Amino acid sequence: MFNWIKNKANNGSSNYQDQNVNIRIVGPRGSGKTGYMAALAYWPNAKSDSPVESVTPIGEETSKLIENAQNILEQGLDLEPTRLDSKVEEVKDYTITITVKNKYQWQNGVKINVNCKDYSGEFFRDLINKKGDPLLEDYLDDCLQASGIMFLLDGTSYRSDREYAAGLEKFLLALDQTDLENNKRRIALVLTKCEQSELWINRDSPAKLTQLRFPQVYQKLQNWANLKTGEVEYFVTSAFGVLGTNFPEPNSQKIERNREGTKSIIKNPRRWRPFALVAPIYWLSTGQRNKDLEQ
Ligand SMILES: Nc1nc2c(ncn2[C@@H]2O[C@H](COP(=O)(O)OP(=O)(O)OP(=O)(O)O)[C@@H](O)[C@H]2O)c(=O)[nH]1
Ligand SMILES: [Mg+2]
Repeated sequence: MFNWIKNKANNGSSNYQDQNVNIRIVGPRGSGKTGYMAALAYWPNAKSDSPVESVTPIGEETSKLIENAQNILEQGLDLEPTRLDSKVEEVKDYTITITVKNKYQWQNGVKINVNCKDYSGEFFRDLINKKGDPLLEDYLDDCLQASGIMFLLDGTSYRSDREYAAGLEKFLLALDQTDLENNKRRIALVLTKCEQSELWINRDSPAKLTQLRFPQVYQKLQNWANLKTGEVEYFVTSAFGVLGTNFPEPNSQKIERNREGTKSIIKNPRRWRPFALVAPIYWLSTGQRNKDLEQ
């Protein structure tokens, strides 16, 4: 049985500033969307000094996601691709409450109520290849309801930069057709699988890393941000994390790598500790970066 409520060490922040955020996770096939969501909901082996106080999964769908994480990732097996639901209403809507500790006595902690849909990568592929498809339009309409978009890219899939930029351009065009009431839309570009050394060494500069690896994607996002209808920030994460502290090594084992990225399993599931998963959500909901969540 798993713990429904994982209360981590409480540093005494009893007052919380409440935030609600409605997110869509979008990105190419295999970019790590489901892995991200499952690792976040499960929140294994949290550090006692983590700035995240608790991660509380809510509802049956979220509990199934955790069960999946336990049954698959924790056994050292590979996740199944998410299939494209034939009705957008059927896409699972995960609910999680995250509390982040206050850094200073005089501050409140932050409690974030997250609603999040993990789309199939097929949606992104259709975005590139199809036009005027009713299902695609339904998915886009659903995306427009969200104030926060997490655009996930496998950090090792840089050879597909041009293709991703083409899909992203279409996506941004669709977003621009509607305004959110009293609210700016935020897009978090998140590079995943960053426990791998080639990415890990640059984890302190996510925007620079994105610009280097995905110059066309970066340019599209910057152009969109310059229009001032929304905001963009860049993040690095790993659903799997690293092993050790002084000379960390990736807690992942590659099973396949091609231009679309890397398929892996967790090397040591008992020491599974994801990296920086809450940082993009914190920014999407508060509009402020929290550097402590990026360590
Ligand atoms: N190395 C590494 N591999 C990861 C990580 N997260 C996911 N993966 C692997 O990447 C592959 C794809 O992961 P998924 O999370 O299923 O990708 P997805 O974006 O949900 O894919 P679709 O549902 O097909 O769109 C699998 O082999 C995962 O085990 C990570 O943080 N590090
Ligand atoms: Mg998936």
